[in-house]
Amino acid sequence: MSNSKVVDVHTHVYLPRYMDLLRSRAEVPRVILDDLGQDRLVILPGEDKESSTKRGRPIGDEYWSMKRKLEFMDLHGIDVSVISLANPWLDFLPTTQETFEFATALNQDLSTVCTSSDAGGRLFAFGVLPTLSPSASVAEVHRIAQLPHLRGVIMGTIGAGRGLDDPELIPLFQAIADAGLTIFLHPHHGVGNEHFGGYGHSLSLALGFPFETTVAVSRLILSGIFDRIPNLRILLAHSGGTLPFLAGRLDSCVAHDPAVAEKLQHPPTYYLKRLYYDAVIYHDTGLKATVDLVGADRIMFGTDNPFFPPLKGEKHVTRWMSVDKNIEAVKGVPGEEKVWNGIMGENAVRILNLK
Ligand code: 5CU
Repeated sequence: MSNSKVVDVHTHVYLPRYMDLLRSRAEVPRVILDDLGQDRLVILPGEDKESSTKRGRPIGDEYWSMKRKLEFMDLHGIDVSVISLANPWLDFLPTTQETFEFATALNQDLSTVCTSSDAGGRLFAFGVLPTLSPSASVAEVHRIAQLPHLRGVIMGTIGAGRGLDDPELIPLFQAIADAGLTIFLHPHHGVGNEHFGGYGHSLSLALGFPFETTVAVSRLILSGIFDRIPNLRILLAHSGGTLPFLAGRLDSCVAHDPAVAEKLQHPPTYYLKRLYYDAVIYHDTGLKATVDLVGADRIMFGTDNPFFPPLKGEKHVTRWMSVDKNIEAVKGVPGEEKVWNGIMGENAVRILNLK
């Protein structure tokens, strides 16, 4: 796909400092050792109650080593990665000075990793916030804005505990927009998990995660935040959950509820078209719906590394099927090389200023 840059905007790391915390915990989220001495990451709600085969996921150093991240990038032809801490970030920690200092230390770690000579200028990052405390988060945003390779913040959907439409978050959103940073919005809890039966994590990840994004962003739009802060820049994980598919229904249902509609200057789709979307959807049908709604120039390639590694073969030398599915989906978007190159990297270079 030509010699323009390939950029991965959805690629996580559990920094060593964060791994130490997970290893020290007795409750989810935590890292446990199984009977074979293998680390298992147990992070999703209820995951600790599953039978042993389903209890969390086996993990190795691809979850915390930057050397592994760079190897993974080389293996898949990725020039630049915008790394972010993986879920559940700091959303489970108390709002104490210790947590705030932990956030600062993690952001400094990200900066150190990105500016290291090993990274060779190929790494940028989204920082992390103690969002349960919006005021401490505002202070952290000011620090992040000073770190040369940080381009935004990764955020879950709980905000300060009441969702993203919580008025208490408005000063935080304003600070992020004023600093020219991007929010990478990512699910963690899942919505509808109680309906998913006994199929391990599969349905919470396949359905619950995108439903969570769908609900959180819909509420955010209906709160009127984008009329108040038009330059608030948000990148949605997993191609916006189900929003591209449901946009028309959202518009119609809001239009038929005047008490809700009159609080907005535009129909919901207007705001959806101003957001950014990753291409982590594994199929061109979903990606085409996102392109159709917002245009190809707002969509950015991602891998979700280190999640979804190969189940067979040596994962450090075998190409990951999960990555190839996302590349195939991009190639399935109608258009010419310029469109694919945009999604594969040039959009990210432009939108996140990765020069
Ligand atoms: O496999 C998983 O649980 C996950 C997860 O928790 N977060 C993510 O970004 N991708 C996959």
